[in-house]
Amino acid sequence: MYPPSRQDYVSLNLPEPGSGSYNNSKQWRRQSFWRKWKQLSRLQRSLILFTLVLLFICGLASYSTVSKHLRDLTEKKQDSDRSSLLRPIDSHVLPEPANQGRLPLPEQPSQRKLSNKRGPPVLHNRLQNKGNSSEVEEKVADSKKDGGDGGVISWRGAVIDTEQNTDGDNKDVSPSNKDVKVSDKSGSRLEEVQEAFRHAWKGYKDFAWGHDELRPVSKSYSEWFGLGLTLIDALDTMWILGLKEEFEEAKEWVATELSFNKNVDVNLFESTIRILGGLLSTYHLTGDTLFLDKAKDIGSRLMPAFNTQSKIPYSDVNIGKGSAHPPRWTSDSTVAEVTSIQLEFRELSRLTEDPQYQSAVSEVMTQVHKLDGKLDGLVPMFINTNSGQFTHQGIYTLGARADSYYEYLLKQWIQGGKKENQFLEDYLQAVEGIKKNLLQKSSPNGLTFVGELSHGQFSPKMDHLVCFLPGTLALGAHNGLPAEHMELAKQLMETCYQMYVQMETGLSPEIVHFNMHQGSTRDVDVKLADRHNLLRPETVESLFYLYRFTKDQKYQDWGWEILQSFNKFTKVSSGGYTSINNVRDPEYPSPRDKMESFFLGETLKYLYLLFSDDLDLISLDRYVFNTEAHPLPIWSSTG
Ligand code: DMJ
Repeated sequence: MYPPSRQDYVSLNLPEPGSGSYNNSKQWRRQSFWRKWKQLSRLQRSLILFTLVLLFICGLASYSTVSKHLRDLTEKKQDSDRSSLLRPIDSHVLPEPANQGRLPLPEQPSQRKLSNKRGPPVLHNRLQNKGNSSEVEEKVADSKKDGGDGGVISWRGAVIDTEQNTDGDNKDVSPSNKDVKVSDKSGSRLEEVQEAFRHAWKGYKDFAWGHDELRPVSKSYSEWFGLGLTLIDALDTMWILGLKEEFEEAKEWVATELSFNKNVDVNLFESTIRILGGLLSTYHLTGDTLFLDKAKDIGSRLMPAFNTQSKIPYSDVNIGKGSAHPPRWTSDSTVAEVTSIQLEFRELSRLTEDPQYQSAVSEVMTQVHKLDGKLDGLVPMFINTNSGQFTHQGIYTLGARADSYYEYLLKQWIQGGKKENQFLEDYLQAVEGIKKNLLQKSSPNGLTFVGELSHGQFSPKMDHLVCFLPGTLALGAHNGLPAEHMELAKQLMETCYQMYVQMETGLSPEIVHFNMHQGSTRDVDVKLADRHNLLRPETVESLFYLYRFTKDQKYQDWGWEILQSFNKFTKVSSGGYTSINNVRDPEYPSPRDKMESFFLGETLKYLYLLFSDDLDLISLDRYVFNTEAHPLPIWSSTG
C-alpha cells in the first residue's frame, strides 16, 4: 500500500467533505486564535479593534461612492441603448409624427413591431449628428477671405473667369460663397445631408478609393468601367455641399490618377451622363480647366459609338481601342440611352467650338422624331442600330429604357434657350400621350399613377424610375408650359411619396403595382422580386423641383422623412450606405452590399438642394440638370 508519510499528507490537506479531520482542524484554528487574543495586552487589543472599526467605516464610504458611479454608468448605457432602440433618429428635428400625411393602411403585423425596434441588425444606424454649424460658418468666413466677395477666386482655389462662363454661373453656386439666411430647421437639415455625404465618402475613401463603387458591407469595391465612377459622379455634389477638403482630395485624384487611355468597354449612356456630365458641370462650377480637358478626352473617346450604319449609336465603346459594338445578343440600343446623351454632347460642342459632338447627337433626335411606331408621342423601348427603326414595338412605359427620352426633350428645349420647337412639340405630345394612355387612379385612395401599356393591355405597374416625372412636369410648367402640368406633377408627387411611406422601412421598392379594383384594401402592392431599393434619386429629385416652384414646405418634410429612412435602414457603420433587398422588412432589409454612384451624384445632392432655401444655389433659370443631376448652363443665359 502507501508509505505512512504519504498517507498523513493526504488526510491533512485534502480532507473528504464531512470528514472528521476537516472539522477538527477548524476547531483547532478557533481555539488557537482565542488563546493568542487573550495573550495580548489591553492596549494592543484596543488598537486592533480601533483599526478594524476604522477600516470598516472607510470600506462603507468607498462602497457607496463606487456603487453610485456604477449605477450612473449603467443608467447612461441603458439610455443610449434605448435611444438607439426607440430613437435611432433625432426626434428633435423630426417635423411631424411618423404617420402624418400617410394614407390609412390596414395595420400589418410587422408595422406593429416597428415602433420599438432597432434597424437592421447588420447595419449601424445611429445618427451621427456632429453639429457642424461652426464648420459651416468657418467655410463662409474662408470663402470671404479667399475672395468670395469679388467672385474671382473661390475657396477651392479655382480661378474664376466670369467672362469665360458668360452666364457667370460660378459666382454663387455654393452656400460657402453666399450670405444665405437659413432657418434653424433648414440649417440642421443641410448639415444632416453633409454628414450623410461625409459618411458615404468615408466608406468610399477607406475601401474603394479610385474604384467605381463601394461595397460597404464587405468593405471592398466593385468595378464597372474601372474609372473611379463614384468619385467623378460626386465631384459637383461636394462643391455644392461646400465640402472643401473632400473636393480637393478628389480633384487631386482626377489630376494625377484618372486616365481614359484604357482598354475597357464602357456603356455610352452611363459614361456620358455620369463621367462626361460630371466633368462638365464641375468645370462650370469651378472654372478649373482640368475638368474641361478631361471632359474633352472622354467625350472624344466615346465618339466611335456613333459609327453605325444608321447613326443610332451602339451601346458600348472601348475607350482605349476606339471601337464600339452593341451588346452580344442584339444589334438594338435602348431608346432612353440614345436619346439621353444630348445635353452633354451639345454642351461639349459649345465649349470646344467643335460641332462634331452636337451633330452626332442631334442626328439621333432628328431620326427618332421622324420614326413611325410611336403612340401619341410615346416611344417603344428599343431601336435598331442597323435599320434605325424601333423594335419590340407595342410596349410603352415611362420607366426603364424610355424614361429619360421624355426628360431630355424638355431639357434640350430649355438648354437651347427654348428655341428648338421640335423638342417642345414632341414633349407636349408625349405628355398628352401619357395622360391618354398611361394615367390611372388607384383604389381605394385614388392615387394618380403612370402605368404601362403592352400591346393594348394596360398594366398598373410603375417603376420608381417614373418618379422623375413630377419634377420634369413642374420644370416645364415653370418654363411656361400649361399650368395643368403642374397640377399633374403635384398628384404624381404625392403618389411617389406614398410609395415610400407605405413601406415598413419608409423606403420605396424598385417597382410597385397599384390596385384598381373597387373594394381593394390598399393602393400599393409589391411583388417579392421588386422589393429592393437601390438608393435611387428620382423621388427626392422631384421633391426638389416641387419645393423650388411651390415653396410648400411639405415637400421638404417628405424629403426629410426619406433621408431619415435612408439613415435608419441603409447606413453601414464603417462607412457608406448600401442598397437593400427588402423594403418591407425593417427587421432585416437585407443589404445588397453596394453603394451606387448616383447616391452621391444625385440623391444626396437633390436632398441638399431641397433643404436649401437659397433659390440661387443652382438656379433653375440658369442651369438645367442632366439625368444624373449634373447641372449644365442654359445657353440663353450665356448671352
Ligand atoms: C441614374 O443613373 C440616372 O438618374 C438615370 O437617368 C436613371 N438611373 C439612375 C438613377 O436611378
